[in-house]
Amino acid sequence: MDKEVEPFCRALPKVELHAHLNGSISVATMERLIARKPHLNIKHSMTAIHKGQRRTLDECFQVFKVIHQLVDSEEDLLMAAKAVIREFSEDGVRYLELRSTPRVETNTGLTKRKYVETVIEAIRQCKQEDVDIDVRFLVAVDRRNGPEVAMETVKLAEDYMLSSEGIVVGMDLSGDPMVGHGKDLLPALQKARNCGLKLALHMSEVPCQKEESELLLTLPPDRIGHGTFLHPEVGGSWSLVHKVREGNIPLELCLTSNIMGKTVESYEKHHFPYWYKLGHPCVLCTDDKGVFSTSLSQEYQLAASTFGLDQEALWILSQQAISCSFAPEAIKQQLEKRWAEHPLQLT
Ligand code: 6MZ
Repeated sequence: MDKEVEPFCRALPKVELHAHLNGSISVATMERLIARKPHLNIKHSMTAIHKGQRRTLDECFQVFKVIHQLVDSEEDLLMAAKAVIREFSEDGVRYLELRSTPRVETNTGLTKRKYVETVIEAIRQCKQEDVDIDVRFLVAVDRRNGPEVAMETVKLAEDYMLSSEGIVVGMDLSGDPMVGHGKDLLPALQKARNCGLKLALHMSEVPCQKEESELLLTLPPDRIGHGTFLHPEVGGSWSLVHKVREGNIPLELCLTSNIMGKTVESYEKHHFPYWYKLGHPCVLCTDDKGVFSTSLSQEYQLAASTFGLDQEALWILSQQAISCSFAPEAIKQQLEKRWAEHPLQLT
């Protein structure tokens, strides 16, 4: 636990909507994984970026490759997913949408189906063990892998949406934004939408994605990840802003990730206030709490200290995130009730 985070942010009930499973693994879990595979000779410094350090986005993607070597079996995945869920709960997160890219690992016999089933199993086990958090799963498409894999992943997600009793609720489009083009993935995303999967798409994470974002907005997505370069001041356009506002499409904003991955120069220059001042739905998220050495409480605190948000504003931000989630209506109502009855509730 981070001692610098104020008790209010820690105690605040929170909703996490943008968390990549393998980017969210803590130091403690990483040490266990490293100890299981000494032959890989992986040092902890290779799996996380520590406070005050910065890397290019490209270097961040190298870190994920290292982590994937450490999490390559059902056993590793179950352990890592359960630990991540517990840690979010300990940080006061009461509703979590975890996203992850199904992988094949021939060495250990891991298949994409087993991958999805193991994440679902981790979510079920945490529930049985009474971990205080409601968790849903977004199956991720890595843009690097092209249209055929994307279509396969949609079929997989559809199957599990129908058989996981509401755990699989949607899909994520992520991966290195410099690789591949959204236009090739549109048919798969359209199919996902048509079969009832919700879409959380990384968009305009880097400057050169204007045309792609225009295209993806035609779907339209249910939420946007990052959206760093949507507005005209940073090379986006009014048309993009207009479409996002018109559709009232919530933005998942990850302050520390954007600073550490060098897509945003400083906390002060982050696009959070641009959208927040417009009254647009903004949800603070961690992205990769392990890789970027953060927590959701810390992200709330950073937003407060950088943009002058008081406790009431933080409360409203966390509460409004409920309606941006992909949870079924009944769960949203339960969460609203929990928030309303929370001891921190300001009158
Ligand atoms: C785009 C990202 C990301 O799926 O193995 N991922 N994609 N932008 C980012 N900003 C920093 N952070 C993580 O988790 C790791 C994967 O999530 C995506 C990448 O595809 C990465 O390989 P999973 O659980």
